[in-house]
Amino acid sequence: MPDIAENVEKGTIAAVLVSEGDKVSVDQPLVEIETDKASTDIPSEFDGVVAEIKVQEGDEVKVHQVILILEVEDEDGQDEQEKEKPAEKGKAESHGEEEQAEKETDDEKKDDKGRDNQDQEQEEQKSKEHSSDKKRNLSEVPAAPSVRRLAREMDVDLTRVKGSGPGERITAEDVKKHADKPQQADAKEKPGADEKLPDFSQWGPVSREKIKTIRRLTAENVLQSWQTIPHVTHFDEADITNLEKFRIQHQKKAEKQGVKLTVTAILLKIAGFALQKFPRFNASLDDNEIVFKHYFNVGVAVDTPRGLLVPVIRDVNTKSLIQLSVELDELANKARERKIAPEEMQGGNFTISNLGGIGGTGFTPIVLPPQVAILGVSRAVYKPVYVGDKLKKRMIIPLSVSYDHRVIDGADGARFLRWFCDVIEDPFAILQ
Ligand code: CAO
Repeated sequence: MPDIAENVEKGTIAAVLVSEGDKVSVDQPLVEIETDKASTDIPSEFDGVVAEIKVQEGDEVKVHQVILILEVEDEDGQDEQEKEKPAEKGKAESHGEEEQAEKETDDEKKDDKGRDNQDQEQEEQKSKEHSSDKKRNLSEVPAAPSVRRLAREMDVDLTRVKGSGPGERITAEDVKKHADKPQQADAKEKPGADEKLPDFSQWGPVSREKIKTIRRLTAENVLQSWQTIPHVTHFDEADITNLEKFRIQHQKKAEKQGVKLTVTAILLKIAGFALQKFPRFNASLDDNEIVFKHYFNVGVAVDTPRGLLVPVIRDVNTKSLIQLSVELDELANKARERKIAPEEMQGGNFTISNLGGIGGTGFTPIVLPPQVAILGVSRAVYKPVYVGDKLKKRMIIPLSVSYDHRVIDGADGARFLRWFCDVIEDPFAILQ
């Protein structure tokens, strides 16, 4: 299992694409791996014959673990004995690294200095760019390559370690200390970790299905969110009759540009304005500080056969309705077709979850940390509504907003959603 990306350390075999005895050529996909919210093919690095497959669908594999053994021919056309590919190369490299890691004690910094300095500069640059955002990605954590290796070996998540070195740089000692701590929080995060189930078969037939990576990650994330964020969900509804007329009128124009103008795209556009007007909904909480972001990236929950994925549309405030429709369509398709990259699902400040295409009169979405708010959209339907003294047929869309009550007060929640509804009812309200 090669290194796929900086912060990906393991994955699940989603499909084995070859059989023992198969001839394979360079770049031919061998297995499909589901990793941190994305799936990717692992291609062969050589022409050869599959000698042995060491994994099966559903297995969890770690980076550098052997996936399969490939018999390849060397440059003279002679069979090399069971060369292990692609994972064995990784393994050999990893052994080299281990030896080096051992050598790298006192003089490690000298050995690694060029690379390390470069690394440090890049990391410092990154940490300057995100100076107010301490909940970093693994790649943004200041630590030397040898410390990263040690953390990988000891199964320590560097994003949770506080560095004691200059500029909060994480040392090998910090990693060791963290590894010694009882990992209560981690144990708690595992859904159902300490629940013992009864034997259901005593009451009737049962079957089991392995939970795929994405569903497991979603389960872990929503559990963590539910346990750590004090959620409040606020409901409101908007008269979307006029906006729906506008949408249908402009549908033809959009179709000419090869795209469907959807309710979600319109809500994305409104969210761009709403997040500027209500900066706390675009923020994150960092201990005693609120991190306000001055860019406006919005995630959209997409229902896929593999589970919930949330691609992020960047800088929604700068894009036209048509651009937003195109991007939403592209990203939702990529998510459904397993082609979405992890980075296309990162960096969101706020999320829209539209279940209206399916149905429902209201729901309480769960905030995606480190975000602090999420908009839930239910099904717009025609209802009899009093307009002045007259009962009229109007299309009403139910909306909800769940928010982190540590950052957002009830009145803020009510104001935010009411403003959103006002703009749906009369886009002129944006100017107010
Ligand atoms: N009310 C009424 N109808 C709605 C609607 C709403 N709120 N939202 C969408 N629709 C309609 C659309 O108009 C469309 O109708 P037509 O086929 O007649 O044109 C149909 O439902 C399907 O919409 P769509 O899916 O093509 O387009 P969309 O932009 O509205 O939605 C997306 C895109 C990605 C949000 C959606 O496909 C999806 O995956 N939704 C599920 C999200 C989810 O799982 N959320 C739960 C996450 S946990 O919080």
